[in-house]
Amino acid sequence: MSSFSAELINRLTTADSVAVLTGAGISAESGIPTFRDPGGLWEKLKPEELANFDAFMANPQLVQGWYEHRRHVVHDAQPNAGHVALAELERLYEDFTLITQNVDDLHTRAGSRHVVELHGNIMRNYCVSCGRPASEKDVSTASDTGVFVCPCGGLIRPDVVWFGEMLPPGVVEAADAAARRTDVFLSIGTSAIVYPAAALPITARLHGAYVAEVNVRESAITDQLDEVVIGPAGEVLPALLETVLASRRTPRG
Ligand code: BV8
Repeated sequence: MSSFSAELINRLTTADSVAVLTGAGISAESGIPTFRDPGGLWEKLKPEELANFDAFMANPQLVQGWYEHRRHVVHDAQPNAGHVALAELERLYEDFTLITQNVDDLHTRAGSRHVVELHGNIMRNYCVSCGRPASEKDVSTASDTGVFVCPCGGLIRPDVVWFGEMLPPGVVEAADAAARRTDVFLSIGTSAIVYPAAALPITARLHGAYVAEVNVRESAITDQLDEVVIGPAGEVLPALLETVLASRRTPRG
């Protein structure tokens, strides 16, 4: 059983604002492979081959097919107890921001309401030529060349942020503002390798937040944080939520 400190519980009990960053690890227990774990998405195919615009233009059928496969995996997946615990934790605070690097929609499906999607969402697609959002039909009927194209003839791409691409306007600012004002910052299920996402827990700490990490192993930034709780998010987060709820019910002498 993973253990978290009394300090973390006290901080979460008395906090006015809480911010959370999630990565692929929180969706692992929903059966969605992570990127850099053994057997992860990047083990078989390199990100530079897939998650960048040049790779897409060089081989749209490969990249579209990879995302189509991932959409099916996400569609068939269910939010796990970690997603649900975060959705319930959100209800305890006036100011709660859930910042996710994930492009699945499991946080929203679990009931989280204030979700900042740093890297977009795989369930949305658009035309690289005219920018029109692509319909379900557009991404299911390939042209005779085997690629999904818009009625205007342009290639259809997933609405996600690829390496070397800017994050959506306003998203980094919203995430950064939450990190700067929060009392407690939880970094959950991320290797903390990809920027600017990985800078957020550090920003929070620099601005006085108590920063704790939930992961099955240490990440690239563990030694810069206040606390690391080693354990699967699907077990740690429900236990954390229960302990905070109990603590909030306890009269403070
Ligand atoms: C940007 C979306 C400004 C699509 C992804 C050179 C040129 C250009 C940019 C750069 C450059 N060098 C560096 C950069 C910046 C670059 C970057 O950070 N690169 C890294 C690799 C060094 N960033 C960018 O390019 C960003 N844009 O900077 O724009 C700019 C523009 C031009 C020029 C300069 C600057 C865009 C980054 C977004 C890339 N898109 N994906 C898609 O998903 O297909 S990245 C991909 O990695 C996912 O989004 C993913 O979310 C993200 C981070 O990975 P994690 O979520 O952490 O997943 P990972 O598998 O790594 O780790 C899982 C963790 O979970 C592990 O720690 C594991 O232990 C843990 N775990 C497992 N099971 C559990 C668990 N934890 C808890 N419970 C469990 N059960």
